Amino acid sequence: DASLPLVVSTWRFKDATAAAWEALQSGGSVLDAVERGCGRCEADQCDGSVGYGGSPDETGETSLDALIINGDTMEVGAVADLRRVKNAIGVARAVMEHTHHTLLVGESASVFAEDMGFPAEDLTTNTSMDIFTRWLKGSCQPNYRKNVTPDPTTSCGPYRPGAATRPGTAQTHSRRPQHTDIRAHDTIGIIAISENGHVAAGTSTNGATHKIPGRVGDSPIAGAGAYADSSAGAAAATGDGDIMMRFLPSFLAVELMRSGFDPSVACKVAVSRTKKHYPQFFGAVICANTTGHYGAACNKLPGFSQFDFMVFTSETRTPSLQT
Ligand code: SD4
Repeated sequence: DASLPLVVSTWRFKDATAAAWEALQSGGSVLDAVERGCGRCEADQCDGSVGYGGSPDETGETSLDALIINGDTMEVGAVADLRRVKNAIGVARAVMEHTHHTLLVGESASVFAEDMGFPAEDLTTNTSMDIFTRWLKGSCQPNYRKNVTPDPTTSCGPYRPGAATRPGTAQTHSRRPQHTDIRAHDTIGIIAISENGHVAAGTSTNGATHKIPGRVGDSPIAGAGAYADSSAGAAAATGDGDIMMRFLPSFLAVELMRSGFDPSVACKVAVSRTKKHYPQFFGAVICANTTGHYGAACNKLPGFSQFDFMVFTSETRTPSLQT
Protein backbone atom coordinates (compact mmCIF):
# COMPACT_ATOMS: atom_id res chain seq x y z
CA ASP A 1 0.00 0.00 0.00
CA ALA A 2 3.05 2.29 -0.13
CA SER A 3 3.00 4.64 -3.05
CA LEU A 4 4.68 7.87 -4.13
CA PRO A 5 3.89 10.69 -4.53
CA LEU A 6 1.99 10.92 -1.30
CA VAL A 7 0.01 13.54 0.61
CA VAL A 8 -1.08 12.86 4.19
CA SER A 9 -2.99 15.40 6.25
CA THR A 10 -4.61 15.62 9.66
CA TRP A 11 -8.37 15.35 10.21
CA ARG A 12 -10.98 15.24 7.46
CA PHE A 13 -9.80 18.16 5.40
CA LYS A 14 -10.63 16.66 2.06
CA ASP A 15 -10.50 19.79 -0.08
CA ALA A 16 -7.20 20.86 1.41
CA THR A 17 -5.72 17.42 0.80
CA ALA A 18 -6.98 17.49 -2.78
CA ALA A 19 -5.51 20.98 -3.25
CA ALA A 20 -2.12 19.74 -2.09
CA TRP A 21 -2.31 16.77 -4.43
CA GLU A 22 -3.33 18.96 -7.39
CA ALA A 23 -0.33 21.19 -6.74
CA LEU A 24 1.93 18.14 -7.14
CA GLN A 25 0.06 16.91 -10.19
CA SER A 26 0.39 20.24 -11.93
CA GLY A 27 4.15 20.17 -11.56
CA GLY A 28 4.42 21.98 -8.26
CA SER A 29 6.98 21.13 -5.60
CA VAL A 30 6.24 19.47 -2.28
CA LEU A 31 6.46 22.95 -0.73
CA ASP A 32 3.81 24.16 -3.16
CA ALA A 33 1.65 21.22 -2.11
CA VAL A 34 1.96 22.02 1.59
CA GLU A 35 1.37 25.74 1.01
CA ARG A 36 -1.60 25.17 -1.28
CA GLY A 37 -3.21 22.62 1.04
CA CYS A 38 -2.80 24.66 4.22
CA GLY A 39 -3.81 27.80 2.31
CA ARG A 40 -6.99 26.11 1.20
CA CYS A 41 -7.91 25.38 4.81
CA GLU A 42 -7.12 28.96 5.82
CA ALA A 43 -9.48 30.27 3.14
CA ASP A 44 -12.16 27.68 4.00
CA GLN A 45 -11.73 28.26 7.78
CA CYS A 46 -11.53 24.47 8.18
CA ASP A 47 -13.61 23.49 11.21
CA GLY A 48 -13.16 27.02 12.55
CA SER A 49 -9.74 25.90 13.76
CA VAL A 50 -7.70 27.11 10.81
CA GLY A 51 -7.60 30.63 9.44
CA TYR A 52 -9.55 33.76 10.36
CA GLY A 53 -12.67 33.96 12.50
CA GLY A 54 -11.82 31.19 14.97
CA SER A 55 -10.27 30.66 18.41
CA PRO A 56 -10.61 34.22 19.73
CA ASP A 57 -8.13 34.94 22.51
CA GLU A 58 -8.92 36.48 25.92
CA THR A 59 -9.42 39.85 24.24
CA GLY A 60 -11.50 38.47 21.37
CA GLU A 61 -8.81 38.63 18.71
CA THR A 62 -7.90 35.78 16.36
CA SER A 63 -4.20 35.16 15.76
CA LEU A 64 -2.58 32.57 13.54
CA ASP A 65 0.36 30.15 13.70
CA ALA A 66 1.90 28.39 10.68
CA LEU A 67 5.03 26.48 9.73
CA ILE A 68 6.61 25.12 6.56
CA ILE A 69 9.71 22.89 6.30
CA ASN A 70 11.79 21.95 3.29
CA GLY A 71 13.11 18.48 4.05
CA ASP A 72 15.77 18.70 1.33
CA THR A 73 17.52 21.81 2.63
CA MET A 74 16.17 21.89 6.19
CA GLU A 75 15.04 25.46 5.61
CA VAL A 76 12.15 26.42 7.87
CA GLY A 77 9.76 29.36 7.81
CA ALA A 78 7.21 30.07 10.50
CA VAL A 79 4.95 32.72 11.93
CA ALA A 80 3.34 32.77 15.34
CA ASP A 81 0.74 35.03 16.92
CA LEU A 82 0.24 36.57 13.47
CA ARG A 83 -2.47 39.21 13.42
CA ARG A 84 -4.52 40.84 10.65
CA VAL A 85 -3.21 38.55 7.89
CA LYS A 86 -5.23 35.56 6.74
CA ASN A 87 -2.72 33.57 4.71
CA ALA A 88 -0.43 32.47 7.55
CA ILE A 89 1.18 29.61 5.61
CA GLY A 90 2.00 32.04 2.79
CA VAL A 91 3.72 34.34 5.25
CA ALA A 92 5.58 31.36 6.75
CA ARG A 93 6.85 30.50 3.30
CA ALA A 94 7.87 34.12 2.74
CA VAL A 95 9.88 33.99 5.98
CA MET A 96 11.64 30.90 4.64
CA GLU A 97 12.28 32.23 1.15
CA HIS A 98 12.88 35.92 1.74
CA THR A 99 14.73 36.01 5.05
CA HIS A 100 17.52 34.22 6.89
CA HIS A 101 15.22 33.82 9.89
CA THR A 102 13.09 30.88 10.89
CA LEU A 103 10.28 32.33 13.00
CA LEU A 104 8.65 35.76 13.15
CA VAL A 105 6.07 36.57 15.81
CA GLY A 106 3.23 38.90 16.71
CA GLU A 107 2.78 42.42 15.47
CA SER A 108 6.22 42.39 13.84
CA ALA A 109 5.29 39.32 11.82
CA SER A 110 2.21 41.19 10.59
CA VAL A 111 4.34 44.17 9.55
CA PHE A 112 6.66 41.81 7.67
CA ALA A 113 3.66 40.21 5.96
CA GLU A 114 2.30 43.58 4.90
CA ASP A 115 5.75 44.53 3.57
CA MET A 116 5.66 41.33 1.54
CA GLY A 117 2.34 42.34 0.04
CA PHE A 118 -0.09 40.25 2.07
CA PRO A 119 -3.32 42.18 2.62
CA ALA A 120 -4.13 43.42 6.13
CA GLU A 121 -7.62 42.30 7.05
CA ASP A 122 -9.73 41.93 10.15
CA LEU A 123 -9.62 38.31 11.33
CA THR A 124 -12.69 38.77 13.53
CA THR A 125 -16.04 37.46 12.30
CA ASN A 126 -19.50 37.25 13.83
CA THR A 127 -18.69 33.67 14.76
CA SER A 128 -15.50 34.53 16.63
CA MET A 129 -17.27 37.45 18.33
CA ASP A 130 -20.06 35.10 19.47
CA ILE A 131 -17.58 32.62 20.91
CA PHE A 132 -15.85 35.45 22.71
CA THR A 133 -18.95 37.13 24.17
CA ARG A 134 -20.42 33.82 25.32
CA TRP A 135 -17.21 33.15 27.15
CA LEU A 136 -17.06 36.59 28.75
CA LYS A 137 -20.58 36.13 30.09
CA GLY A 138 -19.86 32.91 31.88
CA SER A 139 -16.39 32.02 32.94
CA CYS A 140 -17.39 28.61 34.13
CA GLN A 141 -15.94 27.99 30.72
CA PRO A 142 -12.32 26.89 30.62
CA ASN A 143 -9.59 29.45 30.71
CA TYR A 144 -5.85 29.20 30.65
CA ARG A 145 -4.99 31.19 33.76
CA LYS A 146 -4.31 29.35 36.95
CA ASN A 147 -5.65 30.84 40.19
CA VAL A 148 -8.43 32.96 38.75
CA THR A 149 -10.56 34.75 41.36
CA PRO A 150 -14.10 33.38 41.17
CA ASP A 151 -17.18 35.52 41.56
CA PRO A 152 -18.10 34.88 45.24
CA THR A 153 -21.82 34.48 44.49
CA THR A 154 -21.61 32.06 41.60
CA SER A 155 -18.04 30.84 42.01
CA CYS A 156 -17.94 31.32 38.26
CA GLY A 157 -17.76 34.35 36.00
CA PRO A 158 -17.86 36.91 34.76
CA TYR A 159 -14.31 36.20 33.81
CA ARG A 160 -12.04 39.21 33.82
CA PRO A 161 -8.89 38.81 31.78
CA GLY A 162 -5.95 39.34 34.06
CA ALA A 163 -7.93 38.70 37.24
CA ALA A 164 -5.44 36.30 38.63
CA THR A 165 -4.41 35.99 42.24
CA ARG A 166 -1.17 34.79 43.67
CA PRO A 167 -1.21 31.13 44.57
CA GLY A 168 -2.58 30.54 48.00
CA THR A 169 -4.50 33.80 48.33
CA ALA A 170 -7.77 32.50 46.95
CA GLN A 171 -9.46 29.31 46.03
CA THR A 172 -8.55 28.33 42.55
CA HIS A 173 -11.45 27.77 40.23
CA SER A 174 -9.87 27.90 36.86
CA ARG A 175 -10.32 24.80 34.82
CA ARG A 176 -7.63 23.74 32.45
CA PRO A 177 -9.29 23.37 29.05
CA GLN A 178 -10.05 19.74 28.44
CA HIS A 179 -10.15 19.20 24.72
CA THR A 180 -13.02 16.81 24.63
CA ASP A 181 -14.80 18.69 21.89
CA ILE A 182 -12.45 17.33 19.29
CA ARG A 183 -14.11 19.05 16.36
CA ALA A 184 -13.13 22.39 17.80
CA HIS A 185 -9.40 21.79 17.73
CA ASP A 186 -8.39 20.74 14.29
CA THR A 187 -5.10 22.12 13.09
CA ILE A 188 -4.18 21.19 9.57
CA GLY A 189 -0.84 19.42 9.26
CA ILE A 190 0.28 18.24 5.82
CA ILE A 191 3.07 15.93 4.73
CA ALA A 192 3.96 15.84 1.02
CA ILE A 193 6.46 13.44 -0.54
CA SER A 194 7.26 13.51 -4.25
CA GLU A 195 7.96 10.56 -6.47
CA ASN A 196 11.69 11.26 -6.33
CA GLY A 197 11.80 11.58 -2.56
CA HIS A 198 11.51 15.31 -1.86
CA VAL A 199 9.81 15.78 1.49
CA ALA A 200 8.02 18.79 2.96
CA ALA A 201 5.65 19.37 5.85
CA GLY A 202 3.66 22.24 7.30
CA THR A 203 0.89 23.33 9.59
CA SER A 204 -1.64 26.11 9.96
CA THR A 205 -3.93 26.88 12.90
CA ASN A 206 -5.65 29.60 14.86
CA GLY A 207 -4.52 27.82 18.01
CA ALA A 208 -6.43 27.60 21.25
CA THR A 209 -9.69 29.37 22.05
CA HIS A 210 -9.51 31.91 24.93
CA LYS A 211 -5.73 31.77 24.98
CA ILE A 212 -3.77 34.48 26.70
CA PRO A 213 -2.59 36.97 24.05
CA GLY A 214 0.93 36.04 23.02
CA ARG A 215 0.34 32.32 23.47
CA VAL A 216 2.03 30.26 20.78
CA GLY A 217 1.25 26.58 20.38
CA ASP A 218 3.15 23.66 18.93
CA SER A 219 2.09 24.21 15.33
CA PRO A 220 4.70 26.83 14.28
CA ILE A 221 7.55 25.13 16.16
CA ALA A 222 9.80 22.89 14.07
CA GLY A 223 9.91 19.38 15.51
CA ALA A 224 6.73 20.01 17.49
CA GLY A 225 3.93 20.89 15.04
CA ALA A 226 5.71 19.31 12.08
CA TYR A 227 9.09 18.08 10.92
CA ALA A 228 10.52 16.92 7.61
CA ASP A 229 13.83 15.50 6.53
CA SER A 230 14.17 14.02 3.06
CA SER A 231 16.61 11.43 4.40
CA ALA A 232 13.97 9.96 6.69
CA GLY A 233 10.40 11.25 6.29
CA ALA A 234 8.01 13.72 7.82
CA ALA A 235 5.50 14.08 10.62
CA ALA A 236 2.87 16.53 11.84
CA ALA A 237 0.98 16.85 15.09
CA THR A 238 -2.40 18.15 16.18
CA GLY A 239 -3.99 18.57 19.57
CA ASP A 240 -3.18 20.30 22.83
CA GLY A 241 -0.14 22.26 21.72
CA ASP A 242 0.64 23.67 25.16
CA ILE A 243 1.38 20.12 26.26
CA MET A 244 2.61 18.54 23.03
CA MET A 245 5.26 21.17 22.31
CA ARG A 246 7.11 20.00 25.40
CA PHE A 247 7.87 16.67 23.72
CA LEU A 248 8.70 17.50 20.08
CA PRO A 249 6.54 14.61 18.82
CA SER A 250 7.11 15.34 15.13
CA PHE A 251 10.87 15.33 15.52
CA LEU A 252 10.69 12.15 17.56
CA ALA A 253 8.54 10.37 14.97
CA VAL A 254 10.92 11.30 12.15
CA GLU A 255 13.95 10.17 14.12
CA LEU A 256 12.28 6.86 14.92
CA MET A 257 11.52 6.31 11.23
CA ARG A 258 15.14 7.17 10.47
CA SER A 259 16.24 4.38 12.75
CA GLY A 260 13.96 1.95 10.95
CA PHE A 261 10.68 2.04 12.83
CA ASP A 262 7.52 1.58 10.84
CA PRO A 263 5.59 4.89 10.59
CA SER A 264 2.64 3.59 12.62
CA VAL A 265 4.96 2.55 15.41
CA ALA A 266 6.89 5.84 15.20
CA CYS A 267 3.68 7.86 15.59
CA LYS A 268 2.56 5.64 18.43
CA VAL A 269 5.80 6.04 20.34
CA ALA A 270 5.72 9.81 19.79
CA VAL A 271 2.21 9.94 21.26
CA SER A 272 3.09 7.71 24.21
CA ARG A 273 6.04 9.91 25.15
CA THR A 274 3.63 12.75 25.89
CA LYS A 275 1.10 10.38 27.41
CA LYS A 276 3.60 9.19 29.99
CA HIS A 277 3.50 12.62 31.62
CA TYR A 278 0.00 13.76 30.59
CA PRO A 279 -2.22 10.66 30.33
CA GLN A 280 -5.28 12.79 29.50
CA PHE A 281 -3.74 14.98 26.82
CA PHE A 282 -5.65 15.40 23.59
CA GLY A 283 -3.60 14.88 20.47
CA ALA A 284 -2.50 12.89 17.46
CA VAL A 285 0.50 12.50 15.15
CA ILE A 286 0.69 11.57 11.46
CA CYS A 287 3.91 10.47 9.79
CA ALA A 288 5.27 9.01 6.54
CA ASN A 289 8.64 7.75 5.40
CA THR A 290 10.44 8.25 2.10
CA THR A 291 9.29 4.89 0.74
CA GLY A 292 5.67 6.10 0.96
CA HIS A 293 4.60 4.17 4.04
CA TYR A 294 2.50 6.19 6.43
CA GLY A 295 0.83 5.92 9.81
CA ALA A 296 -0.92 7.83 12.54
CA ALA A 297 -1.65 7.56 16.23
CA CYS A 298 -3.74 9.40 18.79
CA ASN A 299 -4.08 9.35 22.53
CA LYS A 300 -7.27 7.39 22.98
CA LEU A 301 -9.66 9.19 25.31
CA PRO A 302 -13.36 8.86 26.03
CA GLY A 303 -14.96 10.51 23.00
CA PHE A 304 -11.74 10.35 21.03
CA SER A 305 -10.92 6.73 20.36
CA GLN A 306 -10.00 7.13 16.74
CA PHE A 307 -8.28 9.84 14.82
CA ASP A 308 -9.25 10.71 11.25
CA PHE A 309 -6.68 11.68 8.66
CA MET A 310 -6.56 11.92 4.88
CA VAL A 311 -4.27 10.14 2.43
CA PHE A 312 -3.94 10.90 -1.27
CA THR A 313 -1.88 8.74 -3.64
CA SER A 314 -2.30 7.73 -7.26
CA GLU A 315 -3.85 4.55 -5.87
CA THR A 316 -6.43 6.21 -3.66
CA ARG A 317 -7.18 8.65 -6.54
CA THR A 318 -9.15 10.82 -4.18
CA PRO A 319 -8.49 12.02 -0.65
CA SER A 320 -9.23 8.89 1.29
CA LEU A 321 -10.29 8.91 4.90
CA GLN A 322 -8.27 6.76 7.26
CA THR A 323 -8.96 6.15 10.89
C1 SD4 B 1 -2.43 24.42 19.14
N1 SD4 B 1 -2.00 22.29 18.15
O1 SD4 B 1 -2.30 25.61 18.87
C2 SD4 B 1 -2.80 23.48 18.05
C3 SD4 B 1 -4.25 23.19 18.09
C4 SD4 B 1 -4.61 21.90 17.41
O2 SD4 B 1 -5.98 20.21 16.88
O3 SD4 B 1 -3.89 21.25 16.78
N2 SD4 B 1 -5.73 21.41 17.52
O4 SD4 B 1 -2.29 23.98 20.27
